[in-house]
Amino acid sequence: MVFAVPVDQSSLPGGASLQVDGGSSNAFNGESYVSFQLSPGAHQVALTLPDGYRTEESPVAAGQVQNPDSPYGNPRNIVSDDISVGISGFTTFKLFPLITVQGSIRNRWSGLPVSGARITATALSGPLAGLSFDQWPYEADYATAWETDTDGEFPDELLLIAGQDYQLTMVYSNYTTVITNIPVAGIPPGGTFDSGQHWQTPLDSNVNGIEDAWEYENFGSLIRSTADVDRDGHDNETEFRLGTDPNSPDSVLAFDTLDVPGEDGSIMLYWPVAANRIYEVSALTNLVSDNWIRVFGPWTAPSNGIIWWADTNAVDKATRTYRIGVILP
Ligand SMILES: [Ca+2]
Ligand SMILES: [Ca+2]
Ligand SMILES: [Ca+2]
Repeated sequence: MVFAVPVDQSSLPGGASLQVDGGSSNAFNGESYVSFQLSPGAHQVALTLPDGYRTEESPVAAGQVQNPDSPYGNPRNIVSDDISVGISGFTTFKLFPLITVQGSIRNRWSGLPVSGARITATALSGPLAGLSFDQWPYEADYATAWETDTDGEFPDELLLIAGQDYQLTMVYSNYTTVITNIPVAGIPPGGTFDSGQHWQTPLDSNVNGIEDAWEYENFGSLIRSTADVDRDGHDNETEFRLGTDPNSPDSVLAFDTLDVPGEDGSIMLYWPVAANRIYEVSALTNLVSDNWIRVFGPWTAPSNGIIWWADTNAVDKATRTYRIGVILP
């Protein structure tokens, strides 16, 4: 006899069946068990799971679902004794009906992804109410805690037991904690919920408009926002906003070079960029009478470096003026 029991005590949906020794499948027919006759000796049972379900993982060793000799294996080797001496050949599969939760976290001030933020989900209703989950597999010693990746995205295996709403708590040192409820009770196993973009505000204990973590990273202490330590013409707060190095006069947001390749050529602009910052270039032809018009962007830099952009519409090159800027949230 084989049991397959959803962890939330919900009834087993259609699509669950069990195969014994590679033979025909035995459907559960909505029950949590299926029974069959076994000859004494070794056998193998294989559970076909309904969509969105996973079987329990071992709490101490990874990959045991793939190991048929493990009590967590699927398929799983079992031994049946002579039934004249008692009932034998029992095994149980604990099932998890799961949904996937997506989302991402960004810095409220800079718009940059927040990577390494810890995510915890607490069930708000149903038999799991009050229980918190912060890794997959839930109870496993070897599991990695849920954290945002370098793009600020939730991890792939942010899996929650279907059937109830949850509260998400997002924690990152030197940032305010974000708490939000996600209405996912109606999403069936196998479904996905995108919780969207969350914003974490940096801590600013000295109220100087610069996040403390940036001050400690660059100066080892909290600093004055109006100081221009590297004397590049941009104060510390401006360097923080633009993603430049406040200790390097070579790191400053400005056009590096302007190139006019030929008589009819376009104007090529070069400037340094910092990863994940959003840039725009504006231009005008007459400084007195024209308004600035965005001619490039918004464009997100994939990495640190120098980029170039060619203005192919520079009608009056001689008096064309450009301005580079970073777009903040
Ligand atoms: Ca500060
Ligand atoms: Ca500076
Ligand atoms: Ca600088």
